[in-house]
Amino acid sequence: RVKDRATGLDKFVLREARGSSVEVYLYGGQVTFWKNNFGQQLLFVSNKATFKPRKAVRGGIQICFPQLGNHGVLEQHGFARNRFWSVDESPPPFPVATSNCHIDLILKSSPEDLKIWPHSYEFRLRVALTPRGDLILTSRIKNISSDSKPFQFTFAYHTYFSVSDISEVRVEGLETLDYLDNLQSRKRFTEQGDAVVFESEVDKVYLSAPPKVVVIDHEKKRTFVLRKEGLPDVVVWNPWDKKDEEYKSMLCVGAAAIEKPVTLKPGEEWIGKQEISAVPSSYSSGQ
Ligand code: TA6
Repeated sequence: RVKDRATGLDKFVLREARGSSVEVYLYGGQVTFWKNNFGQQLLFVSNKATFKPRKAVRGGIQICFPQLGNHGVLEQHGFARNRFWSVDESPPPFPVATSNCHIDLILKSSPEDLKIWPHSYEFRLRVALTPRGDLILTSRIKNISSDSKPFQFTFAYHTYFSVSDISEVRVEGLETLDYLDNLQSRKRFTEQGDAVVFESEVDKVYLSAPPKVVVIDHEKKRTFVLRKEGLPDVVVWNPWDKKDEEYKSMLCVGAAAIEKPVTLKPGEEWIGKQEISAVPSSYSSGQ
């Protein structure tokens, strides 16, 4: 655990023997830095990102809970990304495989948040780094209400990948799927292309996507492989903001549960996992 000199906020740094590393802030439970075994930062963080609680940090991997976007009564993308998480010293055993190099964080319903979202929950987040430098995020959300009421939430790992030039990037694995287009009042369409490419603003939620999606960055000769469990949908976003050149070097692609909110009865726990790796682009998406 270290205090970041520039931001003054507490963060954890995980390092694997072969050189990969990850930085995760208690603020937002947000991963802001991920370097693989070849020593490159693989996530995008905006030059203008402010690390000033309660503003969201623009970049890295934002935990969007209990609401994605502004479709609901809460602030944009829910409050989890704007809260201080704690270290979870003794998490219950993990039912899914992760890695020995990890940190466990927890966020619980606070009296203040119960006023805006009246549901008692425990949200456990494990951030894990594998020996070959893959990054695994596992979320476990439990309804700990003492009454008999279920609650519902939507969720996303809003993941900002660092890319060389958005015009040279394609996303494979989403072709032929239905999607909701946030730029067209969330209307439903079917993807027609053989890959998703970027020529203007894109803000879509692909529905019931397969467990693996790849982001191919031709110029950097790098492919991100995203694997997901428990999260049916995939968010794809690039703002294509002409006033600000930053959009060229970022692409958000993240595992999510949006179309059908998750329902949890008291005592029930939900698990959602996203694993990302970065491999040289000779890699074929069939592997
Ligand atoms: O997932 C895409 C999206 O919901 C967009 O509509 C866009 O607003 C983006 O997330 C970023 O939101 P933020 O609140 O972090 O600026």
